[in-house]
Amino acid sequence: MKKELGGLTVIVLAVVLLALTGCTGGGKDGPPRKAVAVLHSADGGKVHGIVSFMKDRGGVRLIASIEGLSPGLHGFHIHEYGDCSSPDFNSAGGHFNPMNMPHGSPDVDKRHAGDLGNIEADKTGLARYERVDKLLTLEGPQSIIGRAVVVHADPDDFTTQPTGAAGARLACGVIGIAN
Ligand SMILES: [Cu+2]
Ligand SMILES: [Zn+2]
Repeated sequence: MKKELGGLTVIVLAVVLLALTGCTGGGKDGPPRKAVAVLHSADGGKVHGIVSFMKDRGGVRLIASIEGLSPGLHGFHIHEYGDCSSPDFNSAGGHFNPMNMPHGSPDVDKRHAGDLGNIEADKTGLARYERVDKLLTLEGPQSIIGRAVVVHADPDDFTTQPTGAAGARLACGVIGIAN
């Protein structure tokens, strides 16, 4: 009887250890160094694209390529919730703002962490964007992983609170850990 209990204890411990090591997120490599968001439109819209995030000495390097846009500027933000399920993408909540700051330009210190400014589409509808952002992080309580990237119909004016008056949400993608 004692032996059987001992064997059971070993099995239980092994299962617990497996569960623990399987739940550390970064696995054997530690905290995530890369993340990705794949953006899609709702209801047959044609805006789509990909945003990649890489840990960088200056913060996080973000590279975006979005297509299907109207030419010109479009507000570009990280929103609070990684939920792109509602057709208007309001399920993604407001701008990601862990420091409780006002909305602003990406080039000022007092801004939502999620304020990435505007992307500019050329006449073919393609927008490319690259930025190293010192407010973004892929780890800890202010990590952007599990949040959402949203592209808007209108330009972000950097002053209207708390949205930048960027209008409708055209495309949305959840930020996940990348390889
Ligand atoms: Cu937004
Ligand atoms: Zn904002």
